[in-house]
Amino acid sequence: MSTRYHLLIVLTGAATLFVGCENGPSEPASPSAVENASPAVVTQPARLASTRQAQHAVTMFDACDPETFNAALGAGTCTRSGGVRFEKFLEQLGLHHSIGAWHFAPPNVTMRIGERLVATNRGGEVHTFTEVEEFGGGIVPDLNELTGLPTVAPECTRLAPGDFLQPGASSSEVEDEAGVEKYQCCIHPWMRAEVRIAQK
Ligand SMILES: [Cu+2]
Repeated sequence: MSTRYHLLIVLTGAATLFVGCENGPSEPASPSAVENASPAVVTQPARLASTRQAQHAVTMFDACDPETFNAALGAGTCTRSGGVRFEKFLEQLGLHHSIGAWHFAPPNVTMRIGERLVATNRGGEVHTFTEVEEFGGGIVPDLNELTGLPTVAPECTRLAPGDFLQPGASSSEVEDEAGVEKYQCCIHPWMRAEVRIAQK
């Protein structure tokens, strides 16, 4: 048995005891609770294997200025510090149909079937990382207009609550089909990434 594997058993045991403690001092972890943890220990090597799976990261950035964004759109809209003032944001968007500080990086990813794509929001606003058949407008008509994208991507009209990624949140999926997949933010539809997935 490797040291690493042994360490996992110790950690899993500790976690079980911790859960037991959360139930209150009147319910100490019973021997049966520890026994029940055994199957989880057996599956640990499989989980270890999955963490070795190749991952490709896309990071979502913005540069919202909390003072002006929160004043215009509501408290809590922007949680970073400093950045582009809201009126400047709208002006730039109207001029250029996009604003570079709001972007997915990298915009192009090449990966293989079975590998994992992880998108993480490192901005100060909520974003989505939504797979679309064709890039299009999002769910905010004013931003669609300024971006020159009047046709809303249908996928953006079918978002679930979990699709809205708060600052710091990630979404992740294992790509299981070869080809090119398009991802966009359904709030800021100029935020885009193209992912090329090759056969294994
Ligand atoms: Cu966005």
